[in-house]
Amino acid sequence: MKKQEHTPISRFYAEDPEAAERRLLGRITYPDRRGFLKGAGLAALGGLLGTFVPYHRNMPLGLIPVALADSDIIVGKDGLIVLNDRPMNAETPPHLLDDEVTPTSRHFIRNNGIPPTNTGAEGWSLTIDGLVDNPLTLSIEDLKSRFRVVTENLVIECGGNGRAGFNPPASGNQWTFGAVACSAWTGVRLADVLKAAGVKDSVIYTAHEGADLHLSGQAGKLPISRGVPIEKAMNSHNLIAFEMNGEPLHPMNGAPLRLVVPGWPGSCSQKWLTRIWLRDQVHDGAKMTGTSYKVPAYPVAPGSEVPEQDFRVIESMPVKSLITFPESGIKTAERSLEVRGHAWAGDRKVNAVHITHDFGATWQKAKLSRPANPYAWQRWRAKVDLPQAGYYEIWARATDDKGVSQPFAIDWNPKGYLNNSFHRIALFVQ
Ligand SMILES: Nc1nc2c(c(=O)[nH]1)N[C@H]1C(S)=C(S)[C@@H](COP(=O)(O)O)O[C@H]1N2
Ligand SMILES: [Mo]
Repeated sequence: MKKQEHTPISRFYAEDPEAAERRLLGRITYPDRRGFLKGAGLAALGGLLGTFVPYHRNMPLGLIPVALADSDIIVGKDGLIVLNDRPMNAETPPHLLDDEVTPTSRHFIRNNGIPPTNTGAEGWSLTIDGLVDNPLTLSIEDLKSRFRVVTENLVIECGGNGRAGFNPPASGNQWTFGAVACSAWTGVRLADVLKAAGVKDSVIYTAHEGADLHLSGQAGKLPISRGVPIEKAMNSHNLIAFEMNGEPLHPMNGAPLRLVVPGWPGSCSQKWLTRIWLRDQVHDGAKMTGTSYKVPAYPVAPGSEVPEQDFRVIESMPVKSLITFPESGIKTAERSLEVRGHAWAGDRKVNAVHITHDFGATWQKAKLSRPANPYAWQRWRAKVDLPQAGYYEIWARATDDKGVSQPFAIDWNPKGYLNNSFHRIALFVQ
């Protein structure tokens, strides 16, 4: 793999050595200069270097080990598979998504451009303008003091998650299963902020802007700027978020401020958010036009050419599930084992999850939990009894509250969106 151009470790240290060290090593004693690395921090350093550091007590705080200075490690991320490093795109293997609330270190990264270098909260401002009664310019402190602050577990899934399964292949990042996460997001409700600005009757769509740069580096050219119909924007579960999992946002996940518009393609959840502009037409920003985040309005045969005017903007994401335990491919001596995962369904709820261990001949109903809040994923678990040693597959199939299930086959479309076919794992019983 190519080296990252922005050498994140050194950059993070240069910007905020305390935060960098905390993310990398879990050392929280800075600026107390006697804060020796111990316990988890020492183990983290050892893990990164692959060995113990005998003279670790002599290492000044903020010292970047030369061996790591220009490595490919994404600070604060753990176990992600990098699909592309310019722009950075990295997904999480399903077995690392087993937690009910996805840790920040395991939240996938989908960047379309070059993230801003200054991601501090101080001085950040968000503008709400366009067709509003009172345009607003708000600091993050203003958001916190003027609006109710809430925390919700919300699923973000990239519209292209599962693209790797398409045949003929679709161009773009070859996501397998892990461009999805459900972290705990803290922020203010988008609807409250829009109401404070006063939405004019003529508004039909939002337009979102962020501080990242187009890959060309051209000033003023946005890598992505999407929007949603005003009815969706007013849903009370959309957040303007400044924390994930109780901490400031990770720089790759949009620090210091982002939208979280759960249930719709992740691209609606603008990172590094600087502006929300209300419009009386469908927004025509970057990745809103052409065939981006669109699918044909009717089923098409795999590989077919579809005229551009027959594409429709993707709205709610379809029902889907993941098997997060056990890890695919494990060998086990157990004949009776717990299988578990999560299920989610865009704007809908999941009503049932079924699993099969005999390639779909028989299905058993899993135990399904209610979501922590609307738009959180739902935990499911089942006990599977396997009759003898050998190779098995476990497949999972979720059904939403309108009776729609995940399909076995992929509903092919030219850009490779919305693959919600079954997740399958391999099991070798010894
Ligand atoms: N400013 C900005 N916002 C963005 C993007 C981006 O490239 N720039 N990518 C979008 C896409 S396509 C997705 S799937 C989600 C991914 O969020 P994450 O990187 O925090 O997982 O962010 C969205 N918001
Ligand atoms: Mo995405």
